[in-house]
Amino acid sequence: GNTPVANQSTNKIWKLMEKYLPNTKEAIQSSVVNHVEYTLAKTRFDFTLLHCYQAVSHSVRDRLIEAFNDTYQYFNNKDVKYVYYLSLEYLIGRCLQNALVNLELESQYKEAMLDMGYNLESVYEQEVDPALGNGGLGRLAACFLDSMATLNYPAWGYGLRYSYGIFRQQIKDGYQVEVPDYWLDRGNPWEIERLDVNFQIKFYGAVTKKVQDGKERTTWEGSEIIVARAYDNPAPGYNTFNTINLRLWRSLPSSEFDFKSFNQGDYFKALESRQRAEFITSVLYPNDSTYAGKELRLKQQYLLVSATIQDAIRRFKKKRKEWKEWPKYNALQLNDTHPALAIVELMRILIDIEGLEYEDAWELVYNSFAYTNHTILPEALEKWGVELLGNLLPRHLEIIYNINHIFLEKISRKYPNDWRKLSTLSLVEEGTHKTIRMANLSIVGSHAVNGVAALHSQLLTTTLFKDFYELRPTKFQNKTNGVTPRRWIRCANPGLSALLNDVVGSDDWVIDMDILKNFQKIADDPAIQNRWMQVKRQNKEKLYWWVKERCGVDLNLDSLFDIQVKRIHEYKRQLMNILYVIRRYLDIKKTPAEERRKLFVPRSIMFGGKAAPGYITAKRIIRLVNAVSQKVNNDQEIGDLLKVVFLPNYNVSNAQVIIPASELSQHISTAGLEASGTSNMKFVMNGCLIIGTMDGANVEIAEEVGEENMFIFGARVEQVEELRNKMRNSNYRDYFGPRLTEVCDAISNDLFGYKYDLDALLDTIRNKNDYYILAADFESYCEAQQRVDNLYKNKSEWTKKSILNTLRSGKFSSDRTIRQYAEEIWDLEPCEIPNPSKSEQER
Ligand code: F58
Repeated sequence: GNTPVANQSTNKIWKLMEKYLPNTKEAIQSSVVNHVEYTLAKTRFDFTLLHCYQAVSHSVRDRLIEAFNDTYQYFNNKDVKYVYYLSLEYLIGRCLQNALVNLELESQYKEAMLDMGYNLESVYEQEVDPALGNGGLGRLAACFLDSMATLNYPAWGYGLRYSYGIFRQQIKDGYQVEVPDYWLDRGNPWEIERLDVNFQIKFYGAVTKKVQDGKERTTWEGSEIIVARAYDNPAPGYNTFNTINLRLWRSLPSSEFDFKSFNQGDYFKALESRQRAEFITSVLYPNDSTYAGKELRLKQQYLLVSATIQDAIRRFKKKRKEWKEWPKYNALQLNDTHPALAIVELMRILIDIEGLEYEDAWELVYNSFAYTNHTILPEALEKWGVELLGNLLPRHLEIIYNINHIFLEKISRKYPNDWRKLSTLSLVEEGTHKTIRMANLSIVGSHAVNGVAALHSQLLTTTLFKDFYELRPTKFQNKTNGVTPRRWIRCANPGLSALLNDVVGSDDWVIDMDILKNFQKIADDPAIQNRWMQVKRQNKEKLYWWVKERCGVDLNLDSLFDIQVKRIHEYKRQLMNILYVIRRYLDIKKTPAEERRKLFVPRSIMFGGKAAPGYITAKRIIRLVNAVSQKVNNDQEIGDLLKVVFLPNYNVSNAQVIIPASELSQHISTAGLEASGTSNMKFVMNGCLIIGTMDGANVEIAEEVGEENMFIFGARVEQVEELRNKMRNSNYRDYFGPRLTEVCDAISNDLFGYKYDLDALLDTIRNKNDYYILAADFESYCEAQQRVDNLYKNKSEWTKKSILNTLRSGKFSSDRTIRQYAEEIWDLEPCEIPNPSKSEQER
């Protein structure tokens, strides 16, 4: 009779959740302490700085989750269009400081922690750097998430939760050694494991056709079934309450997995196959420019694609929309061709499962997909062997053949008997080893295709995708890359941030970099110049200690910090840089001691970057840098006039120390080969001068900051082919200038040791026709370096140019890039959720 009756209709649980956590010092302290006691279960006897980091992160995570849940609930209520950003890679970097900065809580947390005896900066250093990407492409995806959140776009990032990120690089005896990066070792306070968001993924099996009601119905029965589980990673916007989601999939065995083996009593065999399922998202492939063609990689790609499409469809169906409205509510962006199977997966579901007509399905796919290309290097273009693809995903191969058939029929009607056109446009590359060209699939299945800098986009339409361009010129666009000023200035360079706040009179530049242009007159102001130099000096000190600790080298703080950090690749020409270092070394040695300081500016030349584990030439370049470093740094005669350092394990968190400390940065790829580059933009924002070729986004940087504020050199893209032709079949002695010859002779005469490795390295420019035209550009590079020395002698002139670089870098904010994607490709409107701190709630 008197049992109380539960009544859910009061909605009390949800009313209670409407309150937000307060952000007073006391509230922050109590939330941190709560996590120390209840989440970590720690007492004073074994409490370390790591535990402190974990407790602080959990406290910040609570605040992120409030914003995150509210954001998607609001999007859902407003019934907005979403963009889905699909990428196999995200190099998000550390989260704690970025979250605090974007939530505008950094100073509150700093004070609250200081009051409890902890320095927030040293807490930051406890975090691992999530490194689920290789290089520029993965970091671009992370910058885009930050801008999409900041600009209030209804967006989702989708990717894979690898257990092992890019390897950690150690240098042993001057060689690169790869160490596995098991980054989840100490847990990950930033992710939200969604035990209830799981999708089945099928592989292998067979396709069957049945006639049903006079219509042919195709079904695909996979023979291996696994599960993809969602892990959500909130990405907060700056100066907005909007917080968007990076959803990463993890592979797990399905509950039906290997049911047969279990029933047949083969317990261990059954467990083994369960482990194989977990292995799929185990490790990121560490190649940044060559395509490997491994089945496991294809499984990774399909897992991302299939889980994401299922998730998007589930969300769409909840709204009871009609299929024809799909493109009105969904835009899908392919970060290169790695997730291109999404096109085929959506087609498959629409025709095989949802029962749409082929043409209707195609219309929906075509109007929702868009594709970004990041390279024209032929060795990076994905081509899957048809046996491999047809075995793993038989129905998808069939659909690809269908798409190709219909497409080629249109082509042959338009260009009868043009066999060359047919074979270059075809999705299928014929030959002894038949392959599917994923770029062609991506172009045909998308309504928009873009390159990542003006020059690159133009090269796409005139070379790699020329025939596609002539077919449909309006499909091709440019979206010049950008980087987020939140992480790359506001977090990484607090000194510069404070200075810019004073110059502008507010921190508005953090969300509107273009306003910096209005303050160019300060570049001549001696007081500002002084402060500018002080900021740079402090950043150099920070790097000084970093280098001392990790490399054991004592840098001269008055020397010019000259830096090249990026993946090691022949086209990026780290080799040309180090050959010039040797040139400089030899020149210093030849100069009488008393004249040296007059002729040479003291320089600290730093290299950093990972080589793909199988890329022998790249590894030899690292060996050469270390050999030169050994020799030069220990040469008593040279002293602090020249130091050479290899900075180990270049990654996002190290970049945040390295870039703000740099004065000169090198972006010296062979013209036409670097699609854009994005670190060039980060360096410019941080007041660093560029020595570079007219390649990728350097061209646009020159347009913005002025060529007179950079050191441009080398062959232009139009000259490269002719230079190569000249060298073809000629002896290197005919095209090496005397300065380069002397350098190579020094190496071959064993001045630096490691003769076997280094001779093999030199052969890439001596006996292989010097494809990257290093020899042809060497003289002009040396001249540009001379201009660097001359300018550095005039501190005020150098500083003035440094200031102008920063103030004119506004175009390279990823906010500009994302606005262009939203307006010109996605047709997406911003949707800002009401900020509780601005309305009723006191935060
Ligand atoms: C880079 N590509 C471009 N690929 O090289 C660079 O110029 C550009 O600025 C950047 O993309 C962003 O657009 C790149 O990083 C990869 O790392 C791929 C990883 C997967 C295998 C193929 C290369």
